[in-house]
Amino acid sequence: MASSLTTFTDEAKIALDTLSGRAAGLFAPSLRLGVTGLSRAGKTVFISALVHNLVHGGRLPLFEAQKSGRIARAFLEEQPDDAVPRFQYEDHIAALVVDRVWPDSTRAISELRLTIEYESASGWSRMFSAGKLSVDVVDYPGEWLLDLPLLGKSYADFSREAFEMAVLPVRVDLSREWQALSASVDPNADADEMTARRLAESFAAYLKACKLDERALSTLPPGRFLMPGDLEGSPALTFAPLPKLGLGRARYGSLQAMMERRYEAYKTYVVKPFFREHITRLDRQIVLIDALQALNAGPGAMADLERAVTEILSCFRPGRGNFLTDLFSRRIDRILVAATKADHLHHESHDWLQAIVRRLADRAVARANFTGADVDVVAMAAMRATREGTVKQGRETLPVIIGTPLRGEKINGETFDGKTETAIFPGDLPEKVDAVFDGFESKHQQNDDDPAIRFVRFRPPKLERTAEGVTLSLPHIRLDRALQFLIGDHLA
Ligand SMILES: Nc1nc2c(ncn2[C@@H]2O[C@H](COP(=O)(O)OP(=O)(O)OP(=O)(O)O)[C@@H](O)[C@H]2O)c(=O)[nH]1
Ligand SMILES: [Mg+2]
Repeated sequence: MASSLTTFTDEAKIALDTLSGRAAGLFAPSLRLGVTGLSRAGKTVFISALVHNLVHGGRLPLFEAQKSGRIARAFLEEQPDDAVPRFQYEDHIAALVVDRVWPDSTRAISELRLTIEYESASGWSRMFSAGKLSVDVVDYPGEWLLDLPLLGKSYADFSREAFEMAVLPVRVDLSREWQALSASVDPNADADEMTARRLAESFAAYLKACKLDERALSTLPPGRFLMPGDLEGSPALTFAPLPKLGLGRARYGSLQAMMERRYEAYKTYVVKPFFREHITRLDRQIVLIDALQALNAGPGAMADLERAVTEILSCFRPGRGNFLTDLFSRRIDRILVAATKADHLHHESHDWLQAIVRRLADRAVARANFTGADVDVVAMAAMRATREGTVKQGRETLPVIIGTPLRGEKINGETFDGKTETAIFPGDLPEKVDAVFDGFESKHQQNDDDPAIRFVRFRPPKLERTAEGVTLSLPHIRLDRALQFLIGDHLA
């Protein structure tokens, strides 16, 4: 009886899916896992490591189904959506394991289906069938997610907010050129393609400058200006905010009217379809953040990251005030906010990093007034590129991390060659989590010689091989904890 009930709900879910245009995978229960994060947050590495560890039986003690030996096998299958590019798992693994280089940056959505055959933990379910769960992993740029709030904003709102943000201390110097150009145009003048293009390019250049490493800013709609996907150069991307717009309607044929129409086209043809086709079908979501990079860039970047996480969470908030509530065919019930690259810190500091992410997520949950899904946090490294050690300095013994910095990385004037292993002391971290968030309004750190954390990029690790030449599983930090939260309950 219990079993037929579960089957029934699964079928009901699938019926909904089919309605929304999805016919494949009719009878295998599936779970759609969204993986997002701003560019370079670690999405590609996370998905590659997750799949590799499951397919090759990696060390995952905190992932209960694996630990108790209930997973019979995990393998890749054909994905359900023919129109979405496949996540190039094999290429990424080859880059990581064979060449020891990080995979190339990805700029669009992609998908991969991983199927897990398992034995249920409860004898009752076991009697009826062996379990099979298909996990559809969907990788998409977080920048696109930050477009959701645009759906509720008019062109005038969007313009006003863009100019408000542009004068914040962390952004003002980067936005100067674009602001000057904007000030020189008259919104009421006749529409002109070249003016529109110059403004759009200048605006995009400012947004891109905000994303550079040393600034590490996060909240930057419209997302396609940073990640155009296949839309580069199209009119829906050739617009920009205009300053000092009045309340009245734009004159027909004016620059303002043109910009407004294109902004609306962006919402209609870019933002809405993306949400309808991809986001509304997710069951679980992991949001990867590069907290270390933001910490390194100073409180302004932390505040910005917090704002981004707040907006991202608002996208998944069910209920009033969310334009997509009616569209949701499934409801996201678990969201994990994960700080990746924890292997840049000694393990003694992992809890510290997790506390920072906890703090950030709690504030975002409160600010987004978020309910309806469990939100958890983790400090992890999908692929651990370092080992740990200690170094004696005078009387002190310092905890260090040891790895091979990427070629061209610098510390204290030394430039690395990409081959030499080096021990690095990550720096004294502020003991109190509060200290990281304090002084939000203060100017960003100008002092590049003394960043808060000494932070270099390492090459992917050299992997041990057995006598037969088989590569042992990919090392990680707490990837198993992330897995347990994201899919563990579906394998119970
Ligand atoms: N040490 C370490 N570095 C990592 C880890 N994950 C990601 N990185 C670093 O972060 C960079 C970005 O990782 P990706 O997985 O490509 O990030 P992404 O989010 O897919 O980036 P885009 O596709 O450009 O949006 C990598 O090139 C690595 O330098 C990790 O677990 N440990
Ligand atoms: Mg990627």
